[in-house]
Amino acid sequence: MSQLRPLLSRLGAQAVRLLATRDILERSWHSRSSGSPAAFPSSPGGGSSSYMEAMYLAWLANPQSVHKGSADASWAASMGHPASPALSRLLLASTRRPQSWDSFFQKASQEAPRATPEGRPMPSSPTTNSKLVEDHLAVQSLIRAYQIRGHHVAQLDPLGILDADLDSFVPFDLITTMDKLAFYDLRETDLDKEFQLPTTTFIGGSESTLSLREIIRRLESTYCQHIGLEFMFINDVEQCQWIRQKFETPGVMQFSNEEKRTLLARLVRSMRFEDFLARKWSSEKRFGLEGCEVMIPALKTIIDKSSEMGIENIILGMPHRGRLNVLANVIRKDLEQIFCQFDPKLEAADEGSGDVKYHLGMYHERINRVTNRNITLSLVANPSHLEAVDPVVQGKTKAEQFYRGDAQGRKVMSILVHGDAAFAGQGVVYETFHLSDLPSYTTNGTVHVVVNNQIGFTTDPRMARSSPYPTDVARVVNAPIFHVNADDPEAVIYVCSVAAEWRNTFNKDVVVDLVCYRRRGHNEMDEPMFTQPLMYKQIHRQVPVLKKYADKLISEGTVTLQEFEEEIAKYDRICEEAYGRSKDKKILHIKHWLDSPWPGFFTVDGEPKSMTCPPTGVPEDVLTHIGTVASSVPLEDFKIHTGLSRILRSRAEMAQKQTVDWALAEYMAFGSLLKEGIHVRLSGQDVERGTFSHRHHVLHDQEVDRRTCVPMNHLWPKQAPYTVCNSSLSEYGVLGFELGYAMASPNALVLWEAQFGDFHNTAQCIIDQFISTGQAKWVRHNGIVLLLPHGMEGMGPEHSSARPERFLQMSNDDSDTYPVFTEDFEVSQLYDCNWIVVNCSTPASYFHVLRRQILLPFRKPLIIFTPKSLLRHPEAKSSFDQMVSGTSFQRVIPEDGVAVQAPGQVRRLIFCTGKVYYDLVKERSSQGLEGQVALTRLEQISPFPFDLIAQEAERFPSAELVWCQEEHKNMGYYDYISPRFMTILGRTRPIWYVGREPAAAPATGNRNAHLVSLRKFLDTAFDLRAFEGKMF
Ligand SMILES: Cc1ncc(C[n+]2csc(CCOP(=O)(O)OP(=O)(O)O)c2C)c(N)n1
Ligand SMILES: [Mg+2]
Repeated sequence: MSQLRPLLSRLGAQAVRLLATRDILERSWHSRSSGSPAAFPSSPGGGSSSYMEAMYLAWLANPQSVHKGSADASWAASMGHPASPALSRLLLASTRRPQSWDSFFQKASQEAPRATPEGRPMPSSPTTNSKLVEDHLAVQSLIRAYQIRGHHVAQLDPLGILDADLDSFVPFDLITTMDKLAFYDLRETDLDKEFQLPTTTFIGGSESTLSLREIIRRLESTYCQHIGLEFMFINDVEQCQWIRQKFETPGVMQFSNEEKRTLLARLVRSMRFEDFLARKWSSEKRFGLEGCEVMIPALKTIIDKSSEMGIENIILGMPHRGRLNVLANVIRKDLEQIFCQFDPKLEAADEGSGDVKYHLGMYHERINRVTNRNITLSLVANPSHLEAVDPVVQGKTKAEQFYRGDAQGRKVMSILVHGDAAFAGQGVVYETFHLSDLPSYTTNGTVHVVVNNQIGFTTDPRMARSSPYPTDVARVVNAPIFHVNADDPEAVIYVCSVAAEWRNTFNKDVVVDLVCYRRRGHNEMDEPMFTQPLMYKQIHRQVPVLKKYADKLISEGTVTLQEFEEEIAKYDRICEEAYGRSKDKKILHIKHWLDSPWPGFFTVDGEPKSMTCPPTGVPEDVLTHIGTVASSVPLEDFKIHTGLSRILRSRAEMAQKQTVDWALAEYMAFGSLLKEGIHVRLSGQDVERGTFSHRHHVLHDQEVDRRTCVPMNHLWPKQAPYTVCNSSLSEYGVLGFELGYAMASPNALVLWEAQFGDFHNTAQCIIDQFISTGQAKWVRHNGIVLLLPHGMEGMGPEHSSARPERFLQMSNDDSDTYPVFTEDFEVSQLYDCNWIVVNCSTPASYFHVLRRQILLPFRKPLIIFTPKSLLRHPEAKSSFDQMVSGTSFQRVIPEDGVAVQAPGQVRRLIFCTGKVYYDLVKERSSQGLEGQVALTRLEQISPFPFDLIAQEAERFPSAELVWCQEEHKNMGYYDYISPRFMTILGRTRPIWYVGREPAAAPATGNRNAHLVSLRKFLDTAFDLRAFEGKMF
């Protein structure tokens, strides 16, 4: 033993050097590389080495240097090796199998009889042992190098001209040529030496030792062929081991003849579908899949495999490329329904403006032919805006999981398909990844498939991204990334099957990167040779994958040429017959393309069951009960903050006096809906407490870490669940998510609150492309509610305006048409609009509009500009009387004060909306003008309450009409209300503007300037001569 020490301390330095080199290499994951690895001819193993001894020596030098994993696998084999006497003593002393080398050697050392003082000399020389240990460590490093960096030299590009990682650098620790062995201090003569394999590799299969030559050959075939694996950045050892086992185990990628024939048949469908469209409509845009036909069998494999593991519902999101093919061959939309869309004379049967064929969604329940189980597939409709659908799909998936009680995602999952340029370039991809592991947003893993055709429109990836791969964004959530050459269908299928298994084993995201090419231009009309001449010369030479694979199967005897040709003819016939039928279709029913049907909510024709809305008030005892719970702590021994106790006490007092402030009104609205079985979900930044510290829907025990209580979930024994969740700091991702959540069912109130209304503009795409236009494009209703804190309160250019003008500009009610006031005008007007925009001035108003959202017989997005200072304004309170049964939302709150007693005396009628009302009331009172100036509030701005505004104007016939707003003239509501007033008034009376002057920024950054401008417009509002002699 004593003689071993000096040797090992010497050896230790070398071992440490090797290990250190390995660590440095691991950290340099992003080095870009490629190249063709040299071939290592396989030969039977040569000499044998004592791995056990080497491990022991290394352990003596540094216990950390031997791996911690189980030593069981190599134990039996090691026992056959000759060991030094010192080691033999240890081995004999050890009666049990080792759990890890470290614990094993520790135990063995304790149990071993001490060596005699004189000791017996080691049979092997220090130099031999040193080399032995060094070589084993080197081989371990080498294995690890392949696991980490093998993908850099994998042959991923079917064109053979590009580097998938954008770099031709070849990592110097991969043995692509013989001279690389020197990096590890190994020589060619070591190639036939046998090495014990560490537990961190599975290349040995049932063998625990392999020759170095075979080790390199197997590593190369796992990591450097048509599959490139990126996973070693994952922190979880079990997950790394799982992946290593799936890919390294010899013989894992073997397919039965049946599987090969299925794969071929799927490729036939994929390819012949595109061919068929190209033949029939050669000059039509369809964003064909040519060059990545393998995506169809890829998706089908993920679906089959997931179905096999119990998944019953899959929600898909994808962009333009290959979408028609997916509809036809994955979702199984009737072919004639797809083909008839190419007919320009096709008329739409549904209202709305419709959308292009490669944006429409679809929902289909069917039997999965491989597993014989039921499966529901839906493809979510999406706009052109790339990747915008990602969070929407996640939200819908989450909701479907929620309604099924599938908290673990065992029944419902999502698949997202991406383009390479969009995946790398669009920030919402990152925002969506960051939702993937948050408790209230996780969908328990998504399988991402990237159609990496190595181009985005006309832009080369070198100009489109700074990361080696387009998929690097997925690394932020430790998702494994499987790159695969799309011209190797079997490799693709294997990778997809592992990806599905990964998702269903670990409930985490995974990425399949299909490295492919784009046979044509960006669309079928585009000339790619303008910009990518050399790439396209190669593409023109490229043999289609179907031919390559068919040739392979024919040559190996799996199918005959005749069978292959029959398969093609069969599918071509299916297409031709469907084409024949499609010509009879004259009408397009967009309703047949719904991605989220709501069974039972509409009539069978998809119409609302009525055009009425019941009163939105609730019985007094319900309000009282909610008031009690909202001001209490339903859990025993739960210590809340003293400040919060005060808040709850004041809530209790309010409830006793039968009044509510904003927060309590919201409680009443949510609580009463929950009682009626309506699920409520409120999401956004800091919504649990409320940005303005007014809500407090989640109570935190001040003494027990992470002990919380949501009183809203303690209201009634059989109430629906309430979810309130602070979101990640994302607007685009989270609003998209909630929109998707709201898509799944009409029987839920889903609200997204912006921290301040200003910030909604980073989610503008969701607002423009989905919320404002969704129904018109996709006949899909959505009742999402946006709460947008808004108000000019001297807080500066931001934190002030939710930009009401933008929402109003996108409202589709006609400013110039005086509507017919039918009995159901109030509700039918809501039905006809694209969204509802309100600015409530009282808590009761807010309460009613939230409840109306659910009591309406259809769903419309609701935009609410919510208050900040009004949350605590002593006047901004409502009484139970305004909320009890029989009461309803008032679209307009008319003047009901002194002015009403003598309407003929009223000289000015000021219309306004929201918070400015309180400033106007105060000013009117301070000037004593109650009899001369009437104030009328618009609670609902859009659709415009033509009927009620007309009534108000008539009530005060001799009054001057004024629109007063606190926003600047080119903002706020003026541009929206002005032409509508003109329509009502027939241009006989003007509507004068009072408010802040036009400006570029929504608010001043100077508090004094803010107050001055407030003073100025209040003065004008009550200056009864302000408009004297002015023309309109
Ligand atoms: C947000 C957004 N910006 C720009 C476009 C215009 N556009 C449509 S497809 C495309 C290229 C997409 O490239 P990639 O993601 O690689 O998909 P591919 O077309 O190559 O399949 C671009 C820039 C768009 N649709 N959406
Ligand atoms: Mg692309």
